Amino acid sequence: MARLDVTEHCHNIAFPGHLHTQESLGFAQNFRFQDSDTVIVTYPKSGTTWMQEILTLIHSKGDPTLSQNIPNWSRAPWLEQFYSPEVLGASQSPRIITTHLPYHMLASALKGSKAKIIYVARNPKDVVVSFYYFHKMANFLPDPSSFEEFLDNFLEGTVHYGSWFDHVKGWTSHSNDLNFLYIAYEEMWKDLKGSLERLSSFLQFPLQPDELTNTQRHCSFNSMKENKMVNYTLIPEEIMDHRKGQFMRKGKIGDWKNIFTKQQNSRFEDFFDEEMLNTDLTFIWE
Ligand code: PPS
Repeated sequence: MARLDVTEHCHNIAFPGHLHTQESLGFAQNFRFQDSDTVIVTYPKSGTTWMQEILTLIHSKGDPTLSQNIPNWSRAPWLEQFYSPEVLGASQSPRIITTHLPYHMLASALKGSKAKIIYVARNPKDVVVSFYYFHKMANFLPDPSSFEEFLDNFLEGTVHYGSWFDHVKGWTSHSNDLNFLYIAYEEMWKDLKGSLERLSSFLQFPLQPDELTNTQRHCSFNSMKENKMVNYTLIPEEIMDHRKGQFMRKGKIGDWKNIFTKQQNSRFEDFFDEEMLNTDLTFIWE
């Protein structure tokens, strides 16, 4: 499945054709969730891989065997990617499923479901920077051009996977209709132990103190950066060019300050204030 220059469109959102087909996007929207499923929901670059690692480790009681031997996309597959029917068809419950889709594309499939939804959000200034650098190395995404241009497209919601604003507002405004946990990347970064306790309690997978310590150790940035099953070095160079960047790039809060100009920051803040006016979500910016 190369299709590096193909773009699929669905609900007016662009998706990389290397990872998605019209069939796989249709499969996702008609998916039958099981109540025992845990679904990681993220806008790209918000902490998806981190949460995949955390949930794998919680399910394994801190034992890293699975997380160090099976790639993340096999143990927590993306619902909307082309391989999903095959991988999910063969997986056993309790399943960990990942999605970048906006709420409206999964609303009907999730209606009445008791599946556990874990929504991870990240400060959008860091998201846009991480996404920009990822476009430079991922040959299945368009050339991002300058950061200025990429930022415009991000704010307009014309980048692949659509608008960050619509994604966050769409999912969080339906939190009461779902079995839903909201967690911020920054919360995990500042208090990983507390975040793991909150997650294991939501998942009803209690951890003993040593299991918690092992989980914490194996999902640290440094440990994940060395783990081939999550750092994407298994992906061939023609698809992800590791000479142009690393998937596990910095893993920091506030890296946006190294690239945003003053002008870009004030434009971003005006846009953010207007878009997020009626939400009570708060973000840690640095
Ligand atoms: S993707 O492509 O949507 O699946 O990307 P995603 O996994 O959502 O986001 C990648 C960013 O998450 C950072 N990351 C981490 N930060 C802190 N701790 C841990 N353990 C961790 N694992 C992944 C990763 O470095 C990317 O952020 P940037 O800012 O680019 O470094």
